[in-house]
Amino acid sequence: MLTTQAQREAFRTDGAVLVENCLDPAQLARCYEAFKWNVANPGPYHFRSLDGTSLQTHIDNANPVVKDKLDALVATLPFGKVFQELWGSEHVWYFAEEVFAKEGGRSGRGPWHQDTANLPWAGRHWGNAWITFQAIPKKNSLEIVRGSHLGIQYDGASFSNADDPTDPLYGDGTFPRLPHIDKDLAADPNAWDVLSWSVTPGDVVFLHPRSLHGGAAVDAGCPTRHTLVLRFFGDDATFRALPMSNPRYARNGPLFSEEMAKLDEGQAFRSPVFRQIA
Ligand SMILES: O=C(O)CCC(=O)C(=O)O
Repeated sequence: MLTTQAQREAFRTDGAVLVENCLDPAQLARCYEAFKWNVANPGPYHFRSLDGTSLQTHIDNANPVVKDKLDALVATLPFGKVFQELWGSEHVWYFAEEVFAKEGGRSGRGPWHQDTANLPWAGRHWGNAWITFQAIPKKNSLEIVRGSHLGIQYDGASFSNADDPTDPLYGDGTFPRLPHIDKDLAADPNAWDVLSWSVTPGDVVFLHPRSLHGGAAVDAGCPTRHTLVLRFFGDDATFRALPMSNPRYARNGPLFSEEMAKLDEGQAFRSPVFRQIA
């Protein structure tokens, strides 16, 4: 086994777990190569709405130009086996990558969000492998509200309003608006049960993407964070249509939308476009 019983239980109940030394130096180097290429060659889903604000972060998603290379890379990494264990799924498919680059020690915390507000995903078997290439102290790391993958599905964060991280993606009443977690925590550090870990290169944080999560700020002591997120799904993954009120996300979400248009509500999340890795 690549994971312990305690790690499997933590993933299922908390929605996130740290696996130390998950990637060896050669695997990590291939991931960093992919990250650097991706940042140097932004794709059509490069997200720029926070550019020029205090939250400026390079965020890009599912770059189609590099899809074949990343599909091949993922097959050389241990994530098929890790997710089989964490989920208890027989099969594992690779969805796509997302990159986050915070540089210059000035980027504030990324808005708290659930990926399932932006993408048409439901079911237990979803997972993000959060791979960071610098040593990151706990206070600058990824933060997750423990157990929130089993709780309320909130509206998304628009990621377009640096002054209000709860600014909604839809705002049409389908989902409740995001709570202002940072404000709540400033008033009472115990208001939310937040999980995070210091990481060293080779460690991977696995999180269920329905968890409320967000990247903490970088600062003078930790000025740079380069993160490659690889996203996966397994047997219990279904298509769940998104609200129609935001044209960019309507029903199918912005990624692989032609493939998503072929799926019915509640249907198993399967498409030949996603490479099976286990
Ligand atoms: O690394 C970050 O800042 C955010 C990560 C994230 O949103 C994700 O892994 O889905």
